[in-house]
Amino acid sequence: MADQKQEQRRAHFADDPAAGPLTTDQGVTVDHTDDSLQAGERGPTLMEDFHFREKLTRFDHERIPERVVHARGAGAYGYFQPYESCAEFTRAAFLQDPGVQTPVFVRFSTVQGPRGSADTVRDVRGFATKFYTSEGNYDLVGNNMPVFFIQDGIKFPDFVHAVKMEPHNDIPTGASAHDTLWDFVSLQPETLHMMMWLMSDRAIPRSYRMMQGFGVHTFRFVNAQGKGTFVKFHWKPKLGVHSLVWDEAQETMGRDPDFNRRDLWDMIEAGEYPEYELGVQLVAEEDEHSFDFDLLDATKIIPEELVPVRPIGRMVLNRNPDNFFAETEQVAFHTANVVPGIDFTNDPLLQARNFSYLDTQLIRLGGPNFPQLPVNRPLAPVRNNQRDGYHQSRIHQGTSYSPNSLGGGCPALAGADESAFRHLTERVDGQKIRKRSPSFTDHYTQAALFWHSMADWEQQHIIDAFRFELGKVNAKEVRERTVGELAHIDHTLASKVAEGLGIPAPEATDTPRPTPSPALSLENLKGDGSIRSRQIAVLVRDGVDAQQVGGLKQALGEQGAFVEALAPQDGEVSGASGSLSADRALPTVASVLYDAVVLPDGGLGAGDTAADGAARRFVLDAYRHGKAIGALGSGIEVLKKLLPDQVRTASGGAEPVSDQGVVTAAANGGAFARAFAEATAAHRHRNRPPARI
Ligand code: HDD
Repeated sequence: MADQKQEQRRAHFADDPAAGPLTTDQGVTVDHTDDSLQAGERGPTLMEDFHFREKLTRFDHERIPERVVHARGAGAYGYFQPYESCAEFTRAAFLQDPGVQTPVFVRFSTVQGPRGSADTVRDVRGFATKFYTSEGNYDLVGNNMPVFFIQDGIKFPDFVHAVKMEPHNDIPTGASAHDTLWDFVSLQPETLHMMMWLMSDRAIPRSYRMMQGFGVHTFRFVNAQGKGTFVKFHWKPKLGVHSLVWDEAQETMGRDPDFNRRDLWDMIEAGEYPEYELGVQLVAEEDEHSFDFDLLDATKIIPEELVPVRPIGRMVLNRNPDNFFAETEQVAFHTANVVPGIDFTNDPLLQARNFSYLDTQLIRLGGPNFPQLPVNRPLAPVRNNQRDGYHQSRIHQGTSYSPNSLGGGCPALAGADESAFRHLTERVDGQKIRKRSPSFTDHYTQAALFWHSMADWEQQHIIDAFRFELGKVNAKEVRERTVGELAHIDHTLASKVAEGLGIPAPEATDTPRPTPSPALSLENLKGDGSIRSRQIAVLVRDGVDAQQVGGLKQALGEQGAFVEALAPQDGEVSGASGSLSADRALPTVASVLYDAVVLPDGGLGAGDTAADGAARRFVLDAYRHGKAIGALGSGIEVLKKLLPDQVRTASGGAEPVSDQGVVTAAANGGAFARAFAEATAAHRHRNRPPARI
């Protein structure tokens, strides 16, 4: 089944441009497209030139409105496969048979910035999956954080207006560090739990391949007997959860604003397919009220220590789209796209979403027929009486009403023995009322849970992020009000943020101190511990030990890393022991685009050319950003000069010395490659002494 979506897509491919000459939209052959039809060589352009008018008109209409949120994204196709049957909990067909692969399309996104904004901004990342199941499309429209800013969707326009660019000057692009967002946050404490996540390193993922995804809401599984079970969805990346550091993220915005998008594309092209495990937290209906928070409140998690995440399947993304606009831009997700066996809860945020997505797509995609677009088209047959509208591309035949006799009563309704979507029968009883449930009012306990579950360095990054963001807020009262709110989470947090802002520490308040949840810390989410797909730079020049570089490339490449020789310019590099080809010219790249760097024997850094200077900056940046650094032979001397206080011990022999991710050895051998791979797999070394720059 995994290939069926590809076959369906292929039927929509445009005519082969190599199969014949250029034509108009009407299929008329064109032999001249560089000059418009004019009355005389210098004369006016003639209205009669239909090719010219068509070409310009089509160009003038190429753009559609970008998404009101999540405008910038990147997508990929792949498949999902369950580990075992989930029939006990859900009748969803795609979760029954471990032998069945269901095609998927996933779109990752940032939230605040417009389509052209940078990838590595501090922001939530969207993680939306469309499963083309045999029973129709199921969309799991999630984020890389398990909670949300608000509890009721009626506040969504307020929140989005606050976080988006300010209305008078359209600033800032792709950033939350501005007055209106923090004004809103300081007045709306339900945002605080999510703000803790947003200020953490979760908001600057190293890669879409290295972040979790969450359905956020509590949904419902429904089994064949009609029994419901509450469910929260989790995506766990096989490579572990890894983040950038803030300084690195900011520099990357300039060096490669497409950093995450490019990474996804390149790795799929290279056959390094992103993989995620789908897990579920299941809660029996009878246990709905057994937590000290409300399952319907999207600002709360169910700590994994209370309800473990049960793995139920895996998803592999193995194909890039052929056309960004047709597929990634026109894909339309909707929380209400559910299949038999998956249902909603009364979470008021979810209920609002179930209205909003279809509504926004009607304007964004120009009418009601967008489900016919190839990327949105289900694999399951579509038979109904919906008709006409803009961009209708199906030719319906026969009657279009129900009941009918003239059309043979078709399409008929599903019989009791057939799999149809049937809403869970649930008793609903209550006063018509506009009021937040009292069970939604604790906004601090889980914010504190997150804070107390962080490692020291994670807490420091959160403090730094609050200082950065609030430091960009002009309104003094907004800064103070926010710090006042933080004091309800943790007094140390609030005091340290206050100190950075130069304002008095708030009064100590009675703050909650929940038992930490280790599952929340990046320290415990390192994945398979491999260096698969890590980008490693080796700084080379004429005279380098080419054999050593070749050996390194092989040893690290065998473990799945991508090793690139960076030289002062492209072309051949003549080494002490043979020659090698530069993979990239140093001026075209930067340290922030790599996970680790090696100074080989005879490599760059020792001399006083511009390239040596650039190489030294490269290594210093890698050091500041906590990345693995390797040095071999004369490379060690370069490193010692650069970081005299930090290279505390260096190896003079073949046995490598590894200290805080700085790995040295006289020569490359298996032991160096192993130690360096280990330092690279650790991703970032957070507790290094600062470099003197
Ligand atoms: Fe939303 C897009 C995720 C709350 C209204 N949302 C959108 C996308 C993702 C999410 C991943 C991008 C889909 C894509 O790639 O095309 N949204 C979430 C999550 C939420 C959430 C995880 C909270 C749990 N959203 C939310 C609320 C509302 C919306 C409360 C409105 C009441 N979201 C939208 C939207 C968007 C959207 C305006 C913009 C483009 C689109 O839908 O197709 O309708």
